[in-house]
Amino acid sequence: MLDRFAAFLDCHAKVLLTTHENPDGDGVGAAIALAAHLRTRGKEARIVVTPALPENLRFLDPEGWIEAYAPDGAHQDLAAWPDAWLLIDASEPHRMGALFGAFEGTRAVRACLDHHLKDAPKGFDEEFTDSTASASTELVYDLVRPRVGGDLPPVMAQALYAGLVSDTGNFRHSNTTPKVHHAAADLIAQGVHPARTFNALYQTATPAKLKLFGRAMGGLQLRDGGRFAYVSVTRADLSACGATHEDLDDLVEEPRKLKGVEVAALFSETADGRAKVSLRSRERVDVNAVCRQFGGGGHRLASGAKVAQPLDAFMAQVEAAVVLQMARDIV
Ligand SMILES: [Mn+2]
Repeated sequence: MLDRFAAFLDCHAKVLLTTHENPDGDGVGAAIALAAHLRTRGKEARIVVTPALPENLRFLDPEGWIEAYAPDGAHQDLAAWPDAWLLIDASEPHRMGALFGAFEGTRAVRACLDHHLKDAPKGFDEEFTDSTASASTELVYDLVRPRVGGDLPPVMAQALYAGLVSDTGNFRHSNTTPKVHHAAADLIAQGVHPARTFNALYQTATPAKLKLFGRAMGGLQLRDGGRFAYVSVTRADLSACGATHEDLDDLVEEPRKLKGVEVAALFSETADGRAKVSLRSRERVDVNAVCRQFGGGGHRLASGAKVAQPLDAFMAQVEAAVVLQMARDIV
């Protein structure tokens, strides 16, 4: 797959790199590392994200390469710019959010690079997917490492390491493989600082975020004898705490800490009033199967879905589906 991906990159001079909306450390890290690689090979590479680069990922972009999508401003003609448009860390075009319209209108070759579990991607001319990879940054690492003689440029090494940290939960989740540790060791040997990376990525809470966590945990719910635990956050909760949707990041990890929990959920209202769920499974329950019933997906142990429904009704449906899935998967 990577040889095919390398050949694909070789064919194009102007490559637009995008990731799913609300970009995470893996998508951003993979985009920056790939942009650095393409630029050293004499190609033009741009990275456009939507809605913006999260505050805690700014340290990955010291040169200011990342552009926040401005459809009515700088990016009116974005669709006309690239020869190739690559979606990173997702394999469904609609996950690009606001960028989707421009993606549909482009005459560039459209491709995706992803490690999520999916049916065959639709809506792309080329697809590069490997669900055995722990992270999109692992795929980019595998691409660039043998092709760069000597040490990687510091920006690239830092971006790759941060992506591996992001998607493995700092090397704690079930996708933490020997291969990921080898890659991380190589990047540390090249000068990446693990503690600085961890601090920059994670130790960035605001008082508003911690207040929101407290408010959400105050409403902790347990079902099915404590095997399913969830919290929920409405837009009113966010404004009561002065918090933003970015502050919901990692909240789902809190109910997952409970002894005896098999599945943890965070329910929330999106900015446009839809209902969203993030599901995390400890080990046995396939939460990807649950999220697919609601048009979402992700990984077997970490998945999500969004629907145009009131939050309460959605919570009841997801709860029923989780309980059924637990009955199936826990024997
Ligand atoms: Mn990823």
